[in-house]
Amino acid sequence: MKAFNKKIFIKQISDNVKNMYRKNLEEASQEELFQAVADAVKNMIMDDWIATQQVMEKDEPKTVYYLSMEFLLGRALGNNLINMTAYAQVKEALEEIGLDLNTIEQQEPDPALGNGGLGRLAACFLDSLASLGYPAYGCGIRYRYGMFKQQIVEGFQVEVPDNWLKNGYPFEMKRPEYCYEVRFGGHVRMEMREDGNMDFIHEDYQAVNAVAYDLPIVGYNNHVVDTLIIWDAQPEVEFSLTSFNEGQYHKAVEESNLARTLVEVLYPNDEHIQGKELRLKQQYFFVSASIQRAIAKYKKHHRSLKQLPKKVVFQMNDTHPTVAVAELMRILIDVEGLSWDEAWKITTQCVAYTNHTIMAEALEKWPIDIFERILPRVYQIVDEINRRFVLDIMDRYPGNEDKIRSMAILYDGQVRMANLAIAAGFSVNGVARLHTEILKNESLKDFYEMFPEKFNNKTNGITQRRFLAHGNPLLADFVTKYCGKGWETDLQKTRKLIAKADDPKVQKEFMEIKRENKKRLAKYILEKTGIEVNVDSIFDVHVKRLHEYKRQLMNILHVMYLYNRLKDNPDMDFVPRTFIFGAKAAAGYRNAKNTIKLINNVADVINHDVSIGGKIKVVFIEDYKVSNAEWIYAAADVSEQISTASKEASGTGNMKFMLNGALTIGTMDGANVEMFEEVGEENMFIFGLSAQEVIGFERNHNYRPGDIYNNDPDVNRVLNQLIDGTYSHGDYELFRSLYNYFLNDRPDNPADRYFILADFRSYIQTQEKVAAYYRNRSAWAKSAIMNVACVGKFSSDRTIQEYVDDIWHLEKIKVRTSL
Ligand code: DL6
Repeated sequence: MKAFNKKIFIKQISDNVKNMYRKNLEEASQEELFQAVADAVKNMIMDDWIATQQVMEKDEPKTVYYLSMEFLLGRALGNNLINMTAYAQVKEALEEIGLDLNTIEQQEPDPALGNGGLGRLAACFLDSLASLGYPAYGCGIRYRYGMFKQQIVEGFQVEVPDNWLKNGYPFEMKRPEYCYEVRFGGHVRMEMREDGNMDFIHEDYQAVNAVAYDLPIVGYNNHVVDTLIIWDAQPEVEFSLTSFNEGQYHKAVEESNLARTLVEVLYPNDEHIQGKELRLKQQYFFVSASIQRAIAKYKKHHRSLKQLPKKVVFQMNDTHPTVAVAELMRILIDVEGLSWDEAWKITTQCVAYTNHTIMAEALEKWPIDIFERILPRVYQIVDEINRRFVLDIMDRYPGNEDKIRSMAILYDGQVRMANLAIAAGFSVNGVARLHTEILKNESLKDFYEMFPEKFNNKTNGITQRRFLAHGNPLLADFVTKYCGKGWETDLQKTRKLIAKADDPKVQKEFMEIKRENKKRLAKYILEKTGIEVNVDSIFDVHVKRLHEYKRQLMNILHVMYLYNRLKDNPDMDFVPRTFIFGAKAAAGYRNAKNTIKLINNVADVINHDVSIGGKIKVVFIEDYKVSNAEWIYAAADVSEQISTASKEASGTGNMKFMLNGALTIGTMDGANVEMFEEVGEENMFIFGLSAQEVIGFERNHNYRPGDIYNNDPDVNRVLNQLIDGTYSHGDYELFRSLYNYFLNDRPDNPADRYFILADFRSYIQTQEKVAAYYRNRSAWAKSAIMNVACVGKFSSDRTIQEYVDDIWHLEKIKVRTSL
């Protein structure tokens, strides 16, 4: 970035307002001012963006293409300014003309091109790649409608379309020069060439054009600006009624419809993927375009494809983009004329796979008939990969049908995308140590036995630039004061706080910052929900996607239990608590949506009960998303990370809370295990079954939640309150399906399959410890500071460096200042 020139910047804003809206500054709305400011900021980024692309063009460094169906970016304006180290200057310049940067930032739509953890991780990774100076492209889809906006109407979730592009998105740039044809349907004709090899001719297909939109990913204070490419779909032929014969006209209409629907909307499901045709088309669409772009870029410098693995690596973010394996093969064979063996050698050195879940229902599988109909040529290639792979399995395990059953790519009428990725990928990684161990020893055991060298762990991380520098400026200043500058790019620097954690003055300072952040959130809660909360109560926060394994239901049952206790004994010694929830549920996920309704109904009863003197408050924050998450993390005292052990691959919210000095109550699951190692048992509250115990119950089918219901009066009482009308205005049926979840045992869906009742007593006891500990202000402050001090490992900079060292093997680029 050129040195910031306040005068020029201010002039540009007023010029922008004039040229874009035919208004002067005083007349412009806040939204128009946002557009004008964002455009001026994009202008500040531009020189570095050009310079970065020039270095990549000239030096041609090896580049990672991070293929992901989801990038949950969150707002860009503030984050870009933080990374340009221009936030304070821009804020001051805006103040000079009577504008408030904070208010302007609030106008930006959250580009919510993702569901949750996986998409947000992809966004953190891009931030770290650019900040560490590595050459990278994110490749995704420009969904017209991102993750739905959530409204709570009478306690129920209502999904509202998120038209994030309505007013135009100032940080994107259309790149019509990057436009690639992607084909669907049709059939494949084989023709013998003169040399005896076959040509595969794809005919009668429908085609759309993938057109690139680039978004800048600004590195922290290093002039590197990487690019996120999001692909839009456009019809290949703009049709006119007169110039086409009937057949062409219909084809043109169909292709135009296909282009429109392809990128219309993000599927709002995570962890449970339905085999919808359109989703497969979306996957192939962005994967094909991204690979075509990578190869076109490579071919500008090379005649032979043999060096491709030295220049390009494709990281496949979960099973969603794993059709990349076959698409790269197709391009190498059909377009570039390589033999199968040459193509396979290159492909298997270029593709790597990250697994983000052990939930079987999230590992994508496609019915073969759908796959073959939509992608006939790609299917032929998958079929051939499978044929050869099954021969390898038989070679290694003669006569062992079980191995084929578990590892074949085509099996039981389905294409198993994870199996394709593992068979072809040179690296397979999990996202936290425990998760990787479960993959190796349980869910992908056979693959691990066959290819131990492919498996590795990359524990997730988060960017401190968004979740501390931007989200919690007060704590950021505190960290700078005691640890010096530099934590923005080296989070281990917060370790200096260890020496300060006992100092009463530092503790007081920390607690004052936390209280300010709680006030900021309390104001937001009041504005959004009308609920007044006590900033001196414990802010106990559970925000993440709603899923049964994440056990929001256990949390709200505990709230019901506490309320029972207070009602029974109004004078009991009680540390006031505000239970804060935020979660979106997939639209068709019944138990998840009922849990949202339950939380809201419990909130309604408890918040209106004057007899408990406001000692418990329950808040459901509508439309939890990246922008309000930043404030929520900053204000939390307690972080709820209570998934059933073995089910949460890693979690990343857990790390964001830790960074903001919240104490975790959690199970030994995902990355909680590694957080525990870093911060120590005195600074974290652990409870519940271990992963091995859960897996043991699942294997032996010997978990009996009904016995707990019958023998534990507290459990019995809260479960009965689900069906006695206490929280449903006398409606006994409203929450019956949640009640049944605990007690209806079916072979395909065992009772309480996420072990809530097994862990409930230990959760209650541990929550009691939390309350008691909170009374000791000094001990609490010390633990909170220790969480910030020990969070270094969980920077996504560390994670990315590990990907670079072990998988991608990239070199840093240097971009000189344009001054
Ligand atoms: O790796 C990022 C994130 C993990 O932290 C979560 O534990 C995991 O649940 C999540 N997985 C998904 C899977 N989505 N699909 N499909 O979001 O990944």
